[in-house]
This record gives sequence, structure tokens and C-alpha cells, in this order.
Amino acid sequence: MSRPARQLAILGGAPSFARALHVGAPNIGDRALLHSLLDEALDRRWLTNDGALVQAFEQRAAELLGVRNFVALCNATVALEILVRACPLEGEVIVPSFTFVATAHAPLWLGLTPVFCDIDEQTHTLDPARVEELVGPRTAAILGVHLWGRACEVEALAAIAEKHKLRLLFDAAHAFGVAHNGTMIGSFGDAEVFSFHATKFFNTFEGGAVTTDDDGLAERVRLMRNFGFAGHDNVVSLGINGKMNEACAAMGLASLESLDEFIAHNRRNYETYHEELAGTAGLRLVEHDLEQRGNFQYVVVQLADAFTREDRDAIVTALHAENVLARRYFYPGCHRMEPYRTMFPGVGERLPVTERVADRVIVLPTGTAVSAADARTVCGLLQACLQQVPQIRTRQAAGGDREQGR
Ligand code: T4K
Repeated sequence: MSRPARQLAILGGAPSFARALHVGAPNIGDRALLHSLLDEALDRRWLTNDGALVQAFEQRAAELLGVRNFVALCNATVALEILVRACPLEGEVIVPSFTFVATAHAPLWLGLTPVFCDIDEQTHTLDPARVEELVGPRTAAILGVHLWGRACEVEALAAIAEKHKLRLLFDAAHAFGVAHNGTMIGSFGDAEVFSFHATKFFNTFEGGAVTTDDDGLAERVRLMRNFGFAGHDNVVSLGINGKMNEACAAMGLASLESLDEFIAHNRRNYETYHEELAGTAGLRLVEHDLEQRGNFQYVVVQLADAFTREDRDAIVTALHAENVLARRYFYPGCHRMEPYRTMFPGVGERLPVTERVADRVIVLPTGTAVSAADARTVCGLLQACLQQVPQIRTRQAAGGDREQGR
């Protein structure tokens, strides 16, 4: 849609937004419900360790996902770590590099070697053909990521895992409330891990979960989240403190009540972005399949190859000047972060798609704090930025602008 030319803030205009538009501003559900659940916990004087609210949250979430076991945990990173122990895994784990760094940190923290695999340019998730090339004698598991809340190629990955007798795990941090061909994410592979961090569209302040249909695996995860205790004074396995507390579970229960509302809002925003950016030269929106149940929590654009990383960073900096706090998730890719950069020098050569995508993605604000009108304005700004990249870069160079799209 054509709009009157606007003077971008970075080029001397006024910022378009008086308040900051975040990518991860938390969605807040029914406050009265949250407060009353918190009061219940306080009255019970039971604040953590498998409390009534955690149990209620686990039961409701398991029903929603249609999975036998939903084990609530303190966050997704610890959930991944506990899962690796509970499997148990040793050796190498094939993971994407284009993901939040916790996906790689968790196995490495436990002494496994993450083996970075390239992604598909369209989906931004593991490319099964590349996965198969990386399977070797030390491979113990494949850890796929349902990036942006879109299922990765679960069937193809399951076939590879079966053929080579590997564990198949999924980092489903982005994929709560999402279905893949009619089955909710949560029961694919051997187990899946969710995040309920404040910046996720469904949050428990901090939180996570392991979900699985394998009762034995779930039992080991439950034991490990509480130091390995199987009843008072009886420790039966190695464990850690991975418990979700009652305040987080209260937030989870309140958020569950608002889940459909959050998704509907995100979907409206996504459709607005989709409509407004249609036909914009120089970028593509990473599309959600409207036929599948989705959560639409990330609105992601990828710039055309003609744009460089410096161009992308200039655009992000220009958006920040408008108070649009777009992000570069998941730049630069785990393999270009420490300790991986030092551990695996040269691994980038087998990750050309990851590097191309990581250098060109921009994640735009959405969630209930962002209206469809806000989204329209953001699209206009993005289009204006795309048309004025040389001017923005010249202005930045002249101003010695140091901040490159935080
Ligand atoms: N696997 C994947 C694929 C993941 O994406 C993540 C986490 C994990 C595993 C691990 O899950 P957890 O262990 O966290 O449960 C954030 C989050 O910290 C992280 O949870 C998330 N992924 C990642 C994608 O984003 P940052 O460093 O970008 O977060 P931060 O604090 O800068 O917040 C993002 C934006 O949200 C900011 O613009 C400010 C705004 N914000 C943030 C908070 C915390 C708010 O408006 N209110 C808030 O309360 O990593």
C-alpha cells in the first residue's frame, strides 16, 4: 500500500511512537484470577514443590496438548538439561545453529557435543537432508527446534532418528498451543520442551515444561527436578532444583484462560503485517500456515540477499529510533557465539543458509501490547527504511552511530 513519504526519526523526523514497542512485551491474562490463585497459595502456605497450582497447571496443560505427561519446570533451559540427563544422552547431539543459544548450551553444559546443522531457507528449521549427513558413530540424538512457533519437519526427522536409532527431541520453546497436521506439539519425538518465559506469548513469568508420552522418561524428569527425591529422605537418582513454584503456576493457570484471546490478537497482528507487507520489494514475511492451529507469536521478515548484514543492522537501528524495538533473533547464530566459535572454527562453511538468514532477519513487535494500527505503522516505517538504506547508513556513519540494532 502506498503511503505519504515520512521523515524517519533517524534522518531528523519525530519518532513515530511515544512508547516503546517490544518484541517480547508479556501478555497478561486475567489479573483478578491471578490474584485469587496467589491468595489461595498464600493461605495454604504451600509455595513450591509440586503444589496444588502446579498440579492443576500440569493437568490442564496436558489435556490441552493431548499428551500423557506434562512436567512443569522452572524454565526451558533447565528443562532441556534435565531431559538430556533423563534420557540419558552421551556423545553428540545434532542441533540447529539458528536458534536461541540455550538450545546448544543445555547439551554442552552436560558434556555433550552440539553438532550444528544447517536450516532450510524457507522454514528456518533443520534441513533433514543436512541432518542425515551429520549422523555419525557418536550421534546420540537430534534436537529439532520448532522455530517461530512453526513445527519443524517432524516426520522426516523421525524417519532419520528411527533409521539410525537416535533419540528425537524437540525444543518447542516457541510452540505452545500449536498443532502440526491436527496433533498438538507436545507429543512428537521422545519428548518436547516448552518455555513460558515472560517474553513468550504464553508466560508463567519464568517457566518451562517437558512433555512426553513416555511414562518412564517423565518419571525420571519428575525425580530429577526435585534433587532425585522419591519421598522424604529417599534420594534415588542424581537431581537438581528444577521446580516450578506456585506463583508461576498461578500465572500459568491465569494465562491458560486467556490463551485463545492472546492467539486471536497475535493472529490479527500477523494478518495485518501480512497484508501491509505484501508485495514489498526486498523482503519476505516468514509465513504461518493459516490452516494449522498456530500461536503467531513471532512476526519475522527476511531481507533479500541484495541486502547486507550492515544494511539490516541500519534498518533495525532506524526502527529503534522510532521506538520500534525490533530484534535480530537469532543473529549471529550459535556457531558464531562463544564458546562455539572457538570450539568449532570453520563450522560456518557448512552453515551457509544459517549465516545468510541470520544476517537478514528482523523480528517485529507483536502481542497484546501492539495493536493492528501499530502494526500498520511499523510496516510503513519498515518500507520507508528499505527505501532509504543508503541515507540511513550515511547518516549513521556521519553521526558515528555506535548502536547497531541491539
Ligand atoms: N529455546 C528457544 C528456542 C528459546 O527461544 C528460548 C528462550 C529457550 C530455549 C530458553 O527458554 P527459557 O530458559 O528462557 O525458558 C529472550 C528470553 O530471555 C528467552 O526466554 C527467549 N527464548 C529469547 C527468544 O528471548 P532476550 O535476551 O532477548 O530477552 P530480553 O530480556 O531482552 O527481552 C526481550 C524483549 O522483551 C525486550 O525488548 C524487553 C521485553 N520485555 C522483557 C521482559 C523480560 C518486556 O517487555 N517485559 C519483560 O518482563 O531473550
